[in-house]
Amino acid sequence: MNITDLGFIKGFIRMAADGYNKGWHERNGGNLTYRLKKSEVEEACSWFNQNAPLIKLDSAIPGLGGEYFLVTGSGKFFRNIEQNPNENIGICKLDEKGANYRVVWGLENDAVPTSEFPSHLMNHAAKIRAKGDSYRVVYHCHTTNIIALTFLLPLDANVFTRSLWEMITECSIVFPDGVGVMPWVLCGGFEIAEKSAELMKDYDVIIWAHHGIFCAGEDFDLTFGLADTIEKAAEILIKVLSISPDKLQTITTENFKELAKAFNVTLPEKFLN
Ligand code: 2HA
Ligand code: ZN
Repeated sequence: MNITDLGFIKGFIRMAADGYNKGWHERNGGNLTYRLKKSEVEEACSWFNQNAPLIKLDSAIPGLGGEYFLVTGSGKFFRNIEQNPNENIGICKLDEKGANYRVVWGLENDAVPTSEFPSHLMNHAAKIRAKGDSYRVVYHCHTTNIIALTFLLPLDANVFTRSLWEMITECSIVFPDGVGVMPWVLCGGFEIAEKSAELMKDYDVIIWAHHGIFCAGEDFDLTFGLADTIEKAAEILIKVLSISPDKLQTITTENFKELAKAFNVTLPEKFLN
């Protein structure tokens, strides 16, 4: 038995491979983090080095003290994760203040967590504040058609949400809260982390203009499924727009209200005008 045979690590590696195979992780594009459950820490801890050096975070993330995260490495390629997990992913433990961390497993040969680690941590914390303990996955990917749309549509949550909802009947049920949209912001820094965390209070998905998707979910299936659904809707929209800017018919506001009632979801009023 190896640590990489544990269910949560296998799930993480499978999601990374699926994202790569979708074409969302060219070169070192994208990053993924998973907040371990207590039971997963217990099953994995015999492989941990609790004496690894402490590394300081740029700013402390209160609310995450003592948490363990499985993370992709900075500069690492999703393409290589399945073949060589030990060098491309790792588990980090935050100290009690949420101000420092240790790499307790993986990221071998001096690798470090993803450049978006501060973004991921701030967004895990935002989700815990908004939804409690259930959200565990934060995922960033370079989805082709969503990125293309950020050159064509106004960078507005209302426009993106309605345009994507209209592309597949199930969309409004899969992401009833809609999608947040951010203008172009420098990647890897505090600003993108902070702006994303602000939007994460209301949305599970944020579109980073000319960059990709940043999303959160309760497990690997739901988070990958969310990115997959949104990117598929974007692909259909790109096909529609490529043929004609004018739709002959679409899913209407009345239809969305019917869907909400039938599937027992609440669709925010701001997206139903
Ligand atoms: O990890 O995609 O946004 C590389 C990136 C940064
Ligand atoms: Zn990126």
